[in-house]
Amino acid sequence: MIRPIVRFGDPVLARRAEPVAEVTDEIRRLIDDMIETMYAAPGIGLAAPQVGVPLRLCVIDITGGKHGAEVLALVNPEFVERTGMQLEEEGCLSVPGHNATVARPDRVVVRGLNRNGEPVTIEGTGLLARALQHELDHLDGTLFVDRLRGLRRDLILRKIRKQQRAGTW
Ligand code: K1U
Ligand code: ZN
Repeated sequence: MIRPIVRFGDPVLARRAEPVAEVTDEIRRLIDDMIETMYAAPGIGLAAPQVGVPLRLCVIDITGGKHGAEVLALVNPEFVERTGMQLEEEGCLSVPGHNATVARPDRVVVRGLNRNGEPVTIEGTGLLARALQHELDHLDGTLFVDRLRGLRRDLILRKIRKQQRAGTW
């Protein structure tokens, strides 16, 4: 089932999500809905708070659903390592129509549980590292705009407020 994606301004996007106590069939159904929602958007990642569920869970497929690609589902993910630096543009399905260049580490190692509740460790560089950091940020109530400073941040926030006032957000 495709779920609605909440937008900047919804309080669920600004709070720290709660750990998943156990990977149950209900959690696996949520994961399946999130994968369907991510591909439909389309996007390369999605965190549970973006569908209004304040749990520490995300899905990622940096191919955007290319044939044979494996989608990552991570429950209670946490960073083990973060090294290097990359400067690339990114967007967010909860901040549609607004992109910005964000500095982030270029290589990360993340550990968590998979959809079967088994421990997994994922190493990512480049776009995968960026997607992992973007999704883990969502679990801590942080959006890419929170990582911007000065004029670039003000400009995006001003445009969103204008869209909110016009009822187009
Ligand atoms: O969490 C999200 O809001 C999803 C977001 C993830 C992300 C984007 C860019 C860099 C890191 C993480 C998106 O998927 S935005 C859409 C997007 O990037 C995309 C959509 C279709 C094809 C390719 C990329
Ligand atoms: Zn996002």
